[in-house]
Amino acid sequence: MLREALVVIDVQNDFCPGGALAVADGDAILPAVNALISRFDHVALTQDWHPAGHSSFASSHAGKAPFDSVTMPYGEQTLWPDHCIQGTPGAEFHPGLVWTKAELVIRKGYRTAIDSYSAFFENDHTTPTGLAGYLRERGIEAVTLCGLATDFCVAFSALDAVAAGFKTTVALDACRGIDLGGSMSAQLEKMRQAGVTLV
Ligand code: VGL
Ligand code: ZN
Repeated sequence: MLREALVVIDVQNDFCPGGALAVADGDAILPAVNALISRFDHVALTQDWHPAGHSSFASSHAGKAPFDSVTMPYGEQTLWPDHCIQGTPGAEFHPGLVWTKAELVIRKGYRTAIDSYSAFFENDHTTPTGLAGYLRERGIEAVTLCGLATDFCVAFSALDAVAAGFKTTVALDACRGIDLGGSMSAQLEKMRQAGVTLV
């Protein structure tokens, strides 16, 4: 039997209704996410964890507004409202997330100059977070992903997981997306093409 892990992406206050970068209905996934957590033997969480003044914040770029984009040394970067600032309530896991069972929390986006959507790599697609090594060292061969947001952090994580050789599934009923300029359908198609199982 394949050894499997669940990776729960960014179920944090700022991505839920009332938060700084609220995903529509983000908190509606909690029952489905918690049901997955109870089913899996191995659970890891990610936590978007930015220093104040992070380069992915529109407020760090004169004349730019949230959801504009800029060219960074590592490529195109969408700009966001200030969100998930280290140590703030917005960066905490949603109070309805039953996270106590998690074996690992991967924090990402903690370096000012570079964003990190994926649980596996920063947005330069070369700096690893260490998650692939952790999973491999523990003998995990298959990962299921859920969380927020489907078309950003979940999709980037799923594409990196499948590229790293993990059998990869995304549990769509336990995800919600931002859908910026058609990003939802584009990312779903990209995941399908890459061999990610969408359920
Ligand atoms: C995310 C935008 C900025 C996400 C994180 O979790 O999908 N999106 N930071
Ligand atoms: Zn972020």
